[in-house]
Amino acid sequence: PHAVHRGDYQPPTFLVDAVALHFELDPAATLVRSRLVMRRNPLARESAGERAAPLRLDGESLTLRSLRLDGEALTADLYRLEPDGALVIPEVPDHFVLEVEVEIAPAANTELSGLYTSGGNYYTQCEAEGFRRITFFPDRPDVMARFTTTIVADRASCPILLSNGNPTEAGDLPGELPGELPGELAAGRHRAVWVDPHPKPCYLFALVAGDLVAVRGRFTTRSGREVALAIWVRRGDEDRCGHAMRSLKESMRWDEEVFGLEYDLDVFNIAALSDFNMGAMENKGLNVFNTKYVLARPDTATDADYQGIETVIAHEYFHNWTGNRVTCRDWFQLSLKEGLTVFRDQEFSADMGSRAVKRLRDVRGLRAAQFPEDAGPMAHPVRPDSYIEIDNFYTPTVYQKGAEVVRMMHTLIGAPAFRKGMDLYFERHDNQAVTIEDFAQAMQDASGIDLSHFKLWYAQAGTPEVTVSDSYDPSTRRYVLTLRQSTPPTPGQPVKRPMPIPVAMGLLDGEGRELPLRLAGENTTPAPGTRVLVLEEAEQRFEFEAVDAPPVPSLLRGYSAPVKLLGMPPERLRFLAAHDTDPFVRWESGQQYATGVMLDLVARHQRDGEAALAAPPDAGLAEAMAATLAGAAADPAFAAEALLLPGENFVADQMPVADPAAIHAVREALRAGLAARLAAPLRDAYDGLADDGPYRIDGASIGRRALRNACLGYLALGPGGVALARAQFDGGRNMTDVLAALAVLADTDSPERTEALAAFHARWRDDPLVLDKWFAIQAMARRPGRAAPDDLADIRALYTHPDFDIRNPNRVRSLAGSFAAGNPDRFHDAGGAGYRFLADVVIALDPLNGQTAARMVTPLGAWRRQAEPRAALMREALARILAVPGLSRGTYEKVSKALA
Ligand code: BAL
Ligand code: ZN
Repeated sequence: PHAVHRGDYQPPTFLVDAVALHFELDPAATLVRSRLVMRRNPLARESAGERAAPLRLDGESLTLRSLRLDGEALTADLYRLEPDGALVIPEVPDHFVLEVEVEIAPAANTELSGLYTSGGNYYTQCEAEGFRRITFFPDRPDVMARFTTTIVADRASCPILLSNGNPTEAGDLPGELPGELPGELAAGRHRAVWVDPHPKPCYLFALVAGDLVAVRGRFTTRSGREVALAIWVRRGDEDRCGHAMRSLKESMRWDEEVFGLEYDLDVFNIAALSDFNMGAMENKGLNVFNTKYVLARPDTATDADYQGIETVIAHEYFHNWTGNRVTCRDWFQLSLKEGLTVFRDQEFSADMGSRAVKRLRDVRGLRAAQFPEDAGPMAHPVRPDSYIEIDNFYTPTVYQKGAEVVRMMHTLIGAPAFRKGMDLYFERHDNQAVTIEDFAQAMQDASGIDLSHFKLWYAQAGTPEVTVSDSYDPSTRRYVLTLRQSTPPTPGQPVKRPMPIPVAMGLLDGEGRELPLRLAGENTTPAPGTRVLVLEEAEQRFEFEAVDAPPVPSLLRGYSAPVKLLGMPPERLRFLAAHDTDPFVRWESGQQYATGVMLDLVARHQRDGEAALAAPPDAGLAEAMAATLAGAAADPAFAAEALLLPGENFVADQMPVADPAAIHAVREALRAGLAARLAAPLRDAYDGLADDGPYRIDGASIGRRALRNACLGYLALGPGGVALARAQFDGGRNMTDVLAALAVLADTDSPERTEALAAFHARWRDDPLVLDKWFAIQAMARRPGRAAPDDLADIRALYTHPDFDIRNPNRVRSLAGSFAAGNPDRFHDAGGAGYRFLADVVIALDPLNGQTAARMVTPLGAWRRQAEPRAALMREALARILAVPGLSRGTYEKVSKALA
């Protein structure tokens, strides 16, 4: 497989002004007729004297039935099919109409890319390069065309026929539609026609057909346009769509209020299915969703599920402007739409609930997924320079770090200028396919702030490290803060340049009060509160005047830049955790302090073995936790977050060479120690939060449940803990509480564990989304005192369970994904059984669904962070995958880069 390079971009040779698609749906043999109105692109480069370039249309797994150019059938000598599936017609005029008929087999499509069937219904997924599996087309985002889609299908099995844009006509009698010949429609078939007035790239095409029911809503835009909303699901799921519909309406309103962006079609359809490679897809006017991000009822979905639905519904809706109206010139620009749209959905969710808790959760997510990527073999800039398989670049770097880069721009230029920049971006680029440069230019022009240096954030991979040192001179009342930055080397980028890093900061006095701030040379009255320093050089001194007391610096407030902050001594972290006015720094300092305690214990455990764990927990940590519990009533959601110790993977990432077994032992010992020390306040908090009212999905209720379940996590380790969890499980008040109790029981070796897992399975065996949770809980379970081979054998047995289905990505993720990411001690079993299991899953899945298989490879790529024998065993698992003949391009890319 060969790599595609960003620098090789050429404008398309041909443009498509309009495309009419006609589908005759059949699971084994669907006919797709297309009529493309095309012309040579005047901007395409053709060297002088050279013959006009041939027409090349992408195609994959298509059976060509017929081909007509300007009405004339093309004989076989006038075109050719390339080995990669593309169709080449050497001689075409400057303007022409091409009519193509192909046959495809949706029911045989296990890749879930292109047109496929799921549960007897038809769905499409075209981003990034799935449209070429539907028909021949210039499958690249900078070819934007107007689409008309006719769908013909069996009325009984496929009563619902959906595509992009607005519905225009429907009928079920032969010759009913204008221009249609009598007899064209076979008996029992019907059809619908959809017209999308907005030009779009083919990756935004969608078709959904089948036996679906709608939950309907209405939305009136601020200019008075009436929009018919519908969420299409399988019969029986109608009572699980209320939260998604509410979230959709809130998203539509928010985008009008915050960004002035209004919806632009008469209908907005969402279709949900359970076989889906991604979370959801923003196809114009017809979003297609993984059921995981649509369906929720209090007894089936957790609070996290509800929040995920709100976020993803918003994300896909927001793409209507950031992605669809203005799209990407090429796939290297993916973060143009994804980073920006994640930033928008984060801001939306922050406005809907607790901004502080949303922020720290997003940061935790960034560190859990993006930091390891930035430190591993697949490290790439937010705007990558090359790829073998673009599907591999739908990454935390492009999405989450991309959102952080947009957030830093927002911080640097300020909210009003950012809004002006967005307005300017749409004014300049509506209906265009553009680049990240174009976005940054709009922000620069709107704000008058030079962003040329800042754009390095798009080009350099790796997580910058910022080191702090400071000094205070009471005689001059001067405080000097020195910040240094460096970014580690990443594949292909051995040397990094300093980048502008916005550091939102404040200074606190010994009582935790904000000190007034004035930098030397400024002519202003010192003002207390947060200000933003910009660290642009490798090292910079910031000198503050008129500082009355030795201050404690509070840095990176709100996590103003995606960097690692080093050099904060433990006593300052404790102080900030207790006193800072910024909730992010309070949480962060507590987590950093706990991380230091854990790293220290890991080092002692490596030296002294189990004896290192016998001591009582660090007093500072215990006091901080006690203080958190004592003040929890003020903000239960925040307290729940602060009570959680940093995860095992996070701690491992702070070590030059990880030690998964020691980290697990240390974390569990610390949890048990804290549980014993804080048993009474934990139990008081748990009992005090008991909630007998109806289930509510507001921020306050979610926060109370989160805190109560955080307490349960500790209480379960003490006397009576199993019974407490069992009672909560049996109480069965809602899925959040049931699942929290089940997770606790799954980590025990008790009859209650067996009984609860069996009861859960019996109740939910026919409910795929809930059954996914059953698989995930067991995949992440780690029972104390149990031998690793026994735990691993149980997890492996789930793979042959009758309810396991390797063709369903959700199920694969719930077993293999949860295991590799959520059970570090067992995944990194020193005998290598965890690695072998993951490799077996990848090898079995790759021929069916290369995209999902490639995603599963990631945890094996981190072998450089492990000591022997683990590193060698991980490489062995990778090498075994690489040796499989006919590996998909995506899996090949992930594995070969991991071994390079
Ligand atoms: N565009 C792929 C799914 C998403 O990011 O919305
Ligand atoms: Zn997106």
